[in-house]
Parts: sequence; C-alpha cells; structure tokens
Amino acid sequence: MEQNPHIALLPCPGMGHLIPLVEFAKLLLHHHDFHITCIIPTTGSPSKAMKEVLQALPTSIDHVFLPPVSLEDVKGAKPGLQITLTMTRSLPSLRDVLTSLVATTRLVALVLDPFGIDALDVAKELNVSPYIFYPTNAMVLSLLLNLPKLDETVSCEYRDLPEPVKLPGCIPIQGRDLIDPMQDRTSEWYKMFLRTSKQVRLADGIVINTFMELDGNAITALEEETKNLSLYAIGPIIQSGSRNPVEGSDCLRWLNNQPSGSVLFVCFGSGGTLSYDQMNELALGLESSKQKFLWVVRSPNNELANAAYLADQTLDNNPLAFLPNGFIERTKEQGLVVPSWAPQAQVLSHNSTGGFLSHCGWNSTLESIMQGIPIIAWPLFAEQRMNAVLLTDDLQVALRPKANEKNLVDGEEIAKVINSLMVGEDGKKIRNRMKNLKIAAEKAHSPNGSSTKALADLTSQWTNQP
Ligand code: UPG
Repeated sequence: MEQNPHIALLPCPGMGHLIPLVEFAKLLLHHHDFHITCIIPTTGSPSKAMKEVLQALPTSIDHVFLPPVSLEDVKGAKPGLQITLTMTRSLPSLRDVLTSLVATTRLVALVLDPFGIDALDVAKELNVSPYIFYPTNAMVLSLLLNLPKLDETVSCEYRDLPEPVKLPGCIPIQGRDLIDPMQDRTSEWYKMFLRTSKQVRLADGIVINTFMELDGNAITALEEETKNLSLYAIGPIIQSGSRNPVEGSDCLRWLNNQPSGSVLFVCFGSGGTLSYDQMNELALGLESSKQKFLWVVRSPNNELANAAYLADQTLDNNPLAFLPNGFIERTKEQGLVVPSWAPQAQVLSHNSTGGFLSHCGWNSTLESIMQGIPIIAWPLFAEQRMNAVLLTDDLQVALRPKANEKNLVDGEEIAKVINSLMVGEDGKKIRNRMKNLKIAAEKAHSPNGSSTKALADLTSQWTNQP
C-alpha cells in the first residue's frame, strides 16, 4: 500500500474545467508529496487539446480515462446538460476506479467538479472525503449556495425580476445576467442545477479559483454563511507555459514583429461561437478600428453560442472561409487570423499584446489579470454575463460594447470600444486598475499571501487524515 497521501481529481468534459484542475494538481505537488490521479469521464476519444494537457503532466500525476458513455439520446441538447449526463452516466466506472484506489493507496480525498456532484455520494460510500473544485468566482458560488432560498422566494422567471438579485458581499446582478441554467425554470437543466446547489453543502470543503484581493467581500460573506463547510480561495490558478512548442508558433512569431502593447487578442474561450452576422460585424469592427489584432476564428453558429464547446477544434475544417470577402487580404498588415485555437497563455504574456476581447470565461479572465491585460467583455454563455458585470461594474477593469435592437453588437460600436481600450483615456484608467489587480494576484501567492495560506490549510487537512 502506497504511504503518501493520494488525491483523486474528477474534472468534467471541457478544457475550461480540465485546465484549472490539472494546474491545481501541479500546485499541490509543489507543496506536498502527494500522489494524484485525474479520473476523466469521456463520451468518445479525447480531443487533441485534452491529450496534450494530460501528456504534459509530471510523473506523479496519473490519469485514467473512464469508458466512454453514450449521449445518443440527448444529441443536440445544450452542452451543459450533456456534460451533466456524461458525469452521472460515468458513476459506475468511477466507483470501480475509486474502489481500486482505496484498496491500493492512501486515498484521502476526491476533488470533483460541480458538474459531477453525484460523485460525492460515491466518495462518501467509500469513506473518501469529498471536496469540490469550483472553477469560477465567489459570486457564482454564492449564487449556487443561495439558489434553494431564491427558488423558494422568487415565483417568476429570474429574468423577469424587476430588481437585481443581491447576493451577500456581491455587486447586485440582474436576473437576465444570471448563469444559463437559471434562465428557464421549467427546464431539466434548472432542476439539475437546483439539485446540485443542495448537494454542494454536503462536501467537506470547497476549493475556489479566486483570491481575497479580487473577491474578498463575497468570500467573507460566504465564510459567514457556510460555517460547517470549509472554503479555500487558492487562486488564481492559471494555465502555465506551452503545451506544444511548435503549434501556434506562427502567431507568436507574428507577435514578435508588432509594437509593444499594440495588439488586441480576440478569443472566445475553448468553444465560444458567434452567429454568422455577428462574426461579420466583428470583422468589420476590427478592420475599421485600425488597431492591430490577433483573432482566433471559429466557424459561426446561428443557434448556439457554445457550439464548439464539446467539439474537437481540429475538426473545425475551414472557419476562415466565413470571414467577409477580402478581409484577410485587406487586413494583412493590421492583423492575423488563426483558425480555432491559439496558445492563449503565451499570447497574453507576450509583450506585444495590449488588450483582450474575451467571452469572460473565468480561466481567460484570470489569465488576463495575471498579465495585467485589460479586457473587452463579450460574454456568451454559462456564467460569463456575471463575470462581465464583475469585471466592468465592480472591478472596472473591462469595457463592454452595447448590443443594438437586433441584439447584435455592430461594427461601429466594436471599433469605438476597441479604440477606447487600446488608445483612449478610459483604456488608460482600466489598464492601470488591471495592473494593480495583477500585483494583488501575485501577492495572494506570495509566502504570506491569502491563497498560499488557504492552500496550506487545505493540504494540512489532507496530510493529517489517517
Ligand atoms: N484556450 C487556449 N487557446 C484557445 C482558446 C482557449 O489556450 O484558442 C484556453 C484558455 O487559455 C483557457 C481555456 O482554454 O485556459 C478556456 O477557459 P475559459 O476562459 O474559462 O473558457 P471556457 O472554455 O469557455 O470555460 C468554461 C465556461 C466558462 C467558465 C469556465 C470555468 O464556458 O464560462 O468560466 O468553464 O468554469
């Protein structure tokens, strides 16, 4: 039997969930001699991006793919529902893997993504301490924990509430900006989300990828509220370094030849998509702004804003074909378009990058903060509208373009906001605030920083377990 404490991690499908969890695993290894196994539910063969992340893991982090589950019966359903079902349908094989880890290692904790909340019961059944890794901020966690109360007290759809929702320690938030599953209370997805919100409290602790200097009021309010549930704000944990040094080198080479801080990076996370019309307006806005840009282009989708979320990006055949006629030729001195995927962490840390037009996924947000890069907030789905409100209204480190009556952000508005961010007075203020936030983030991970302390509390909890 292995003597070092062993931790099992259970991410859900999607790079935005896998990346922070494996980075968390690496951070744990810096602090203790843990042995770690990532247990990965699948619906088919893993994507190239996913394999690259896993293959680059140090030897004391193992990974096991669970046998693929079928989602044939829910083909075309929203990715959020598909992810939840992938997790629940993987429970029997998860139980097998955990049983064998319990028999052969000193398994002290199972850390699971909230999409896999039912695994909490499996952990308890096997006497393994369940923890949740919450990959976004304290406002979203607060919403989740307060949902049972909201569900009882609010009778209409949240989006029809006349007043914003006030969560303890958080900026007020309009119902229409709440996380996606709360936009239709009659949906199966809402019911699942509500169930998750009740089960979350049964975990032994919640690890959250944020830090006191960013989210202090919300974290303190949560700690007050959740006395018997330990909360560990150990962020920011972000993607580190290159996964594949060759891939994406074209865009890094291009960046090398651009002036310092001149380039706007445009990317909608691991699977965000625009409608065809919106993609055209964005192209128009980028071109007419005259600012330098590096744009990760995906094929448009008129139905879903996260159409590419569960897809293998390398299968998106020719997204550049959807750009307006002559766009690439006309902008060849001004910008670079990259199909599907770019090495975002390296792009954001490059000296030529000066702004980020982002869908406000939490990993992208933290990566931008860690490089002091101000944001143009363009939320698409999930909890991104909440993140955008936090970034623009609360922290004031982002600008948000306005949509017109057709719910499109038109080219003129896009160009205006780009210029404001990259060369305007507003942009200067926002950039300074973002630089201060970067300093605060670094402080959180310094030897006496809030996140360092929270991580030490968590690891001592685990190492002291029999
Ligand atoms: N990334 C790249 N290259 C690309 C696109 C993305 O390296 O071309 C990386 C990026 O650096 C980041 C991750 O992929 O590390 C994307 O994560 P994130 O910005 O959080 O976006 P999503 O993949 O959309 O993440 C999902 C949800 C988001 C949520 C997040 C964590 O969509 O709303 O905050 O998961 O729960």
